[in-house]
Amino acid sequence: MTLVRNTVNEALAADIPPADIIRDGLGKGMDRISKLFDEAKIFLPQIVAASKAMDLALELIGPSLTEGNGTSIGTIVMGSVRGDIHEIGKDVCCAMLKGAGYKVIDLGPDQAPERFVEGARKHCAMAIGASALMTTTLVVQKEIVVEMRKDGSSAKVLVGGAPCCQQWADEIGADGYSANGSAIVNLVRSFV
Ligand code: B12
Repeated sequence: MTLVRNTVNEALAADIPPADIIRDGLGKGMDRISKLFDEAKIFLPQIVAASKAMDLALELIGPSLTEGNGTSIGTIVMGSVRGDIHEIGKDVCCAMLKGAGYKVIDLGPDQAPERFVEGARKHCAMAIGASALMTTTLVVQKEIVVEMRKDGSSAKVLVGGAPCCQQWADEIGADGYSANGSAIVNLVRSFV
């Protein structure tokens, strides 16, 4: 934890843009962690340690991400879908969006479709983003699209997470998909 704290503080002190720290530093680190885990070269304790390091890093970077002149250019409601407690990727997306000047409402993990609908309505969101990291929870993204359309919401529905892809997004009628936190910013910009 001391290492991540010092490294992030050094990067911030060196005026490296927060988005670069996330994308080129922390994000790459998590990609490597995911790969090593998939290859059974590291195990749960190391994953939990990496998750905690990531949480701390994003917390330290948070204040530097507050939107330039305080006025946001739109609100995005983000959450991990029902049954899914994976949060790191969603948190990275939240940080990148905040860094790009959007107001982000983070619903947190394990969120039912209705919570996304309520969130979009309550915050007059321009988009909602549903993160799913497991093949078993991917289907909840479909439910979210259905509930959002039923509600008549004009907010765009974005989907993402490791098992998700453009083909799936098209199949369930989502408005957008991106493979990573940098691309989500361009995706949201494309709707304006
Ligand atoms: C870290 C991790 C955990 C941590 C999560 C900690 C946390 N606070 O998030 C812990 C240890 C808690 C965990 C638990 C579990 N995990 Co896990 N976990 C992972 C791991 C290793 C890395 C995920 C990660 O953080 N990646 C780094 C981030 C930065 O990448 P990302 O999430 O893909 O996000 C990026 C993009 O996908 C995209 N994105 C993400 N969300 C969104 C949303 C939108 C709208 C958009 C546009 C883009 C977008 O942008 C992000 C940033 O670039 C993956 C392995 C893997 N290869 O993904 C397994 C993995 C996802 N876990 C898995 C499993 C099975 C579980 C457990 C069920 C294990 C168990 N048996 O108990 C539980 C889940 C319980 C539950 N109900 O959710 C499986 C899922 C298998 C499957 N295909 O269904 C995986 C793939 C591991 C494996 N190979 O088996 N896990």
